[in-house]
Amino acid sequence: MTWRTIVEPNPQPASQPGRTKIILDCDPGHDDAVALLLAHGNPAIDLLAVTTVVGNQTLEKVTRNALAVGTIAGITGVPFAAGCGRPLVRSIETAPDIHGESGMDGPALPESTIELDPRHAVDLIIDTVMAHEPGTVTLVPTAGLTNIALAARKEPRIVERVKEVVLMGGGYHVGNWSAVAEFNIIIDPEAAHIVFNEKWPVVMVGLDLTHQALATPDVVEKIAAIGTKPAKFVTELMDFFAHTYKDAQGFDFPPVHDPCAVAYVIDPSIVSTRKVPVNIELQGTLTLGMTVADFRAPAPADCHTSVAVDLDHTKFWDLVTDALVRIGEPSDAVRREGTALTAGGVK
Ligand code: PIR
Ligand code: CA
Repeated sequence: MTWRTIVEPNPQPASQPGRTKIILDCDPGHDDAVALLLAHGNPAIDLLAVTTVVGNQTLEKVTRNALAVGTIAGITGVPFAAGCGRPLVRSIETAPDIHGESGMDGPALPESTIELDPRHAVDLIIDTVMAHEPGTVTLVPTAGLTNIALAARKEPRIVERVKEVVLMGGGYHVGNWSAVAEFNIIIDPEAAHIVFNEKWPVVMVGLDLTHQALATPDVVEKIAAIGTKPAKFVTELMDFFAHTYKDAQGFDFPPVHDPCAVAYVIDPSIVSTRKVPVNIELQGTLTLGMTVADFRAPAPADCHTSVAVDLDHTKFWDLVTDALVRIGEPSDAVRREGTALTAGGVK
């Protein structure tokens, strides 16, 4: 038998029935980049828009990074728009110790071939939700919640129309920016308070879950073996992320937070959840930005929040590698003896 490298391109028409429509609101960010690649490469996701918000770095930097990732992935026909450049109330806090000065240090970034949508992200979010059938659009925020909170305030009708908000943020047992608060929540706790208190379904994919999504060496090896440009880009991201996560937070392997929210949308069986009330601490001197989850049973009948608990590590990383295999153009593939790539994962 002759070994061949098979990488199928994945042309995706603008809108297909049966796929879950999402808006990704992000601050790339190493793990945001993987979330975007997963959303683009997975056939069950219809990526309607990508919006950016200040977070891991300034708005200008994270927007540039988002466009660069879109360019590497060959994303076309999806609007990208920049949103809020500072939180609602607090001053800007970024995370250069983890994500570097550019917000996505490590790989070389290409010049973007994607033109930024002229709309403000808040308007793009509103326009997109209002343009689709009620109950069909899922918001996937993987950054501070400034844009989402403002969108809910500017056009309150989106709250009823959105199917659910599946966000990376918070944690019911751990923090990463204080003892009890996670970065995406604490950088704009007032915005988080708005988002968690609107009556749309909120799934909190927090640190309890994402600290299970470690980019272990076997995972990185599998991604490297794909051999395409987007896959190589991810291995370079993971290499930088591993070093900063080791130095700044003492992790042996870096947790790749943001794609966990996308994975939940693709296949909820990968992430187990519990329905519990969650609210955001805005007063505490030690606990500002804590996502306070009430695990006392039974949850109230009108409880609209749930928290992610357990991750199926294997299924999660299979989804990511599968998406990367699909994104790769055949011409990108490094043809190697003994490596066969299929959309079912790396064999
Ligand atoms: C990750 C992030 C910020 C700070 C640290 N220490 C680690 C970013 C990630 O992009 C993710 O969305 C979330 N914020 C995890 O806290
Ligand atoms: Ca992020």
